[in-house]
Amino acid sequence: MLRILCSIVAALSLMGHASAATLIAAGDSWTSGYGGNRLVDALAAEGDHLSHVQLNSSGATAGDYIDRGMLDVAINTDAYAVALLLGTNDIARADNIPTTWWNNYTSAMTTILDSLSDRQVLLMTVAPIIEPHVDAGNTPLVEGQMNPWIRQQAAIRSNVILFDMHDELISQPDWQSWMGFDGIHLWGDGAAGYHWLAAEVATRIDGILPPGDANGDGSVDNNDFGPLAFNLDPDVGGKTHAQGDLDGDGKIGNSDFGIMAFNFTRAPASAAVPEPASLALLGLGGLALLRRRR
Ligand SMILES: [Ca+2]
Ligand SMILES: [Ca+2]
Repeated sequence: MLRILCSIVAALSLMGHASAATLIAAGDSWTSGYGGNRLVDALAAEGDHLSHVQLNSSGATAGDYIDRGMLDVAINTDAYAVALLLGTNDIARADNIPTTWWNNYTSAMTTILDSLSDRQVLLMTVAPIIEPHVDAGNTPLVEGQMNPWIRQQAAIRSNVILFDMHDELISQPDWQSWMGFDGIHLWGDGAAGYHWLAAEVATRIDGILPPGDANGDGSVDNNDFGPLAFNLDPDVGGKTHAQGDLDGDGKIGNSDFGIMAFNFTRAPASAAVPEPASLALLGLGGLALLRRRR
């Protein structure tokens, strides 16, 4: 019975288009060339639904984001939730960021944030730079102007949630071993830093999605129930949010089913009425699960 139900729901879920959460990496090598790509790889290992829009290649300046048309990519993403890495750490080696560069940076990033005002945004501060890679006379843990500005943007925008990655990172016991030999990237110690970052980002993105939204498209429907039904097994751990572990205990059972059933067809922007056929399927799924547990 459960197997048949899962087949039906899996077929239904293929019929819909799901817009997953998107990571937009806007910056130099840290965010695009290394941080973005490595973070996306690590997030894939975590099982989170996250596509990747890379706004820049290594070495370009902040103003290039707009000049090269990369901003259009950010604006045109149809993702419900967006994680933004606005780093560009190389410039922060200096005590004072050059005024022209800073103006370009804040202008480009403001435009990006404005364009995402109708999405849920997870905004991250940038990682520290460690000795001896900071310029002479600078402090060992450089924050410069960038992180205060990012924190302020999160504070004044109601759709933006801050992930203070800088402060969270330096509160980890082994964080310095996670830093690469260049003092910027988190590729040290088997890329442990990127894997830590991926788990943190995945958890936070899950937290800003509507309850029950397993695939991260902003609504709770058959596209979410399909994976949950397919992976349903209260005795097997290691399951991800995208697979249907909605309460975060690592397993997929009655609690997750309840969260999905309670929020089914709820979308933040509309007052959708549950489809009778879909509710009937949910009811059967719950019945099957109850029988399985006996
Ligand atoms: Ca969904
Ligand atoms: Ca669970």
